[in-house]
Amino acid sequence: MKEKLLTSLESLQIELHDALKDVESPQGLQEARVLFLGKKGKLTQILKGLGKLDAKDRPQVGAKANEIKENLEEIFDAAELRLQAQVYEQAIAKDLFDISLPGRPIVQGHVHPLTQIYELATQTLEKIGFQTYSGPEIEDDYHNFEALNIPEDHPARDLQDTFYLPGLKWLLRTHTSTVQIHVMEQNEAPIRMIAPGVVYRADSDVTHTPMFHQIEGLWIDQKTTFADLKGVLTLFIQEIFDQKTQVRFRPSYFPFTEPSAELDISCVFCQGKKKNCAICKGTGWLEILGCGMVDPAVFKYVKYDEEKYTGFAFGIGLERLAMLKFGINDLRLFFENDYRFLEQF
Ligand code: 2NM
Repeated sequence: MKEKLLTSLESLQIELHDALKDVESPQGLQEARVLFLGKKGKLTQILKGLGKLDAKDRPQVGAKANEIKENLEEIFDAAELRLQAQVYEQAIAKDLFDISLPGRPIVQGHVHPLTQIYELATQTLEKIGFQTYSGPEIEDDYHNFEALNIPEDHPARDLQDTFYLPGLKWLLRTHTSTVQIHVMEQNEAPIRMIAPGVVYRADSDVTHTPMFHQIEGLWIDQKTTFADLKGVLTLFIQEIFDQKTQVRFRPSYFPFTEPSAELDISCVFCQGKKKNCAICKGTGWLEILGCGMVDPAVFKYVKYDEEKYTGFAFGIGLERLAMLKFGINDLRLFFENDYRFLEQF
């Protein structure tokens, strides 16, 4: 009895192969499925014999039945794929599909223009030898102001410009120079670092958002000079914009650098050729970043030997850099996340 059941289970597979040879339509396949696996199908018929078996033989025959059932299902699935392919081939042969139509485009996302500039600027500076660091967005007065030689009565400390947390002990950093202070506190010179990241100022109009992005850089070594500053920043600008971009350094003032300068670049839109250029206002120059030689007062705060070391530092706004690089005319576009804007980059 047991042997007979096992043999008829085995032969089901061969029977199915034979039966499927002549099946050429999905309907035929469905009929075969009912015939073999249906409620009153061949497999069920065989399994009816299971009840008459000795109890000790039932597990073995049951296991075999499950194995065969799975095999049959696999055979059906393979046959279905084969038939489906045939259906398509026939449709193509009868010209039911126009295979010359272009495919449907895959909708791809875009890297945000600010992220693109962030990556381009950090990668360019890393090639020059700077290491990227990050730090907290919530800082204390010491790291944001005092250690940067920004005096108690400096306008930048004003409650109106800085977001203070309740209690006035903590604040949202107004620049990423705070990260330079942390790095100098924890590392000896020489230092070549950049700190890209988000900063906050209580300022909101057409050209200012309360949250924006910066990269600040710092290079400290023995005998580092203003010539090094000019060389590094000129290289950086010409990598970001164009090798032909001209630069000029204008004297300026920052509490944390002496001397300080603004770096202007030749107008990326008119190259100084248009008297009525809306971007450079006919001056031929665009203000792009602030820089200078680190003030020895800053070295005192971080306990660097100001007789032994000199260094330069710089700060760039990434929104402005992206606007000039991509020709974007409205700062607010960066933060509205309108897909019609984003998909242009
Ligand atoms: C700027 C302009 C000039 C600057 C200075 C420092 C530090 F920490 F070394 F003192 N970090 N960044 C700096 C110097 C930033 O932004 C317009």
